[in-house]
Amino acid sequence: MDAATLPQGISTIRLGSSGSLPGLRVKTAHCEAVIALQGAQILSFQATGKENLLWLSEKAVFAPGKAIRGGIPLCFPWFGPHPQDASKPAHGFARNREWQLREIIQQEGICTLHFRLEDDEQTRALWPHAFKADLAIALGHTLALTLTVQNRDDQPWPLSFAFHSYFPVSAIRQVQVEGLENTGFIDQRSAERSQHRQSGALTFNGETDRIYLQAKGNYRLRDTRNTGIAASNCHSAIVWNPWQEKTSRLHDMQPDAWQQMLCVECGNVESDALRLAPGEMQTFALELQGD
Ligand code: TA6
Repeated sequence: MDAATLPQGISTIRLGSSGSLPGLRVKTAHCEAVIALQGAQILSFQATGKENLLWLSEKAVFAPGKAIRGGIPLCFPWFGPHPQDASKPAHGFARNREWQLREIIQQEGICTLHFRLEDDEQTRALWPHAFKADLAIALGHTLALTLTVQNRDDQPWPLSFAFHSYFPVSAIRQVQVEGLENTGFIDQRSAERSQHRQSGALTFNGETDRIYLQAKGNYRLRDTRNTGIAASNCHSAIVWNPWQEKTSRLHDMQPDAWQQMLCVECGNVESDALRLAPGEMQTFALELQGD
């Protein structure tokens, strides 16, 4: 699709101080949103009369091939460091590549934008597999993402991924995450990646980097404004706050920004990771709603 064919309420914008990345601004009767074509990454979603559902770093970098700190980056086709080659980009390459905007459907007050990423020489140099990834972003009273992935290879391939959602919070020490009770998790902060089980709601009093496995898929971020998180076919939940010391080492975050953000990510990672057979298609969904 090109700018000339964009429906009413949708405009092309340039992102970053030097306008180095293309994006879209979407205004509907129910919400406003900003999406970067790089990564098909939604950066901002505000339902009419409500606060922004997503957090975006004030120091986010908008440069081709560089991860944007905030919104919902898609970690694909691997989560975290590459399993065999640490020189490859963390969290895969999908968030660093421009996706093709294929279609925009406006129906019953919901505007759905369809993006696609397929393998090419660049992706195959990083991950030697043929694939098609379609991401539908539905903007209405809620924000819904649907990722459909197909193995277009003649061999099975492994897949781990996550919707790496960044949420704004009033003050991280006041926040609770419900829905993870009694779920096992890996503590990524520990060198031995120790295993634990969540007792009660998750609260925050230090750096937190936890991978919950066989998680339920429905979570609530309790704060001055609550956020409902509903995921389907996503069996892992990753919860991350870098806290003060790690934030001081992140060039794309204000030093005190850790106090007002939290990542609750939904996907399939570690022992929840998948293996798609040739031709196999899998669909994963996430719906977010602010009170
Ligand atoms: O949120 C889980 C995590 O893997 C953390 O360990 C941290 O690295 C975070 O992702 C951010 O990763 P990024 O590559 O976007 O800086």
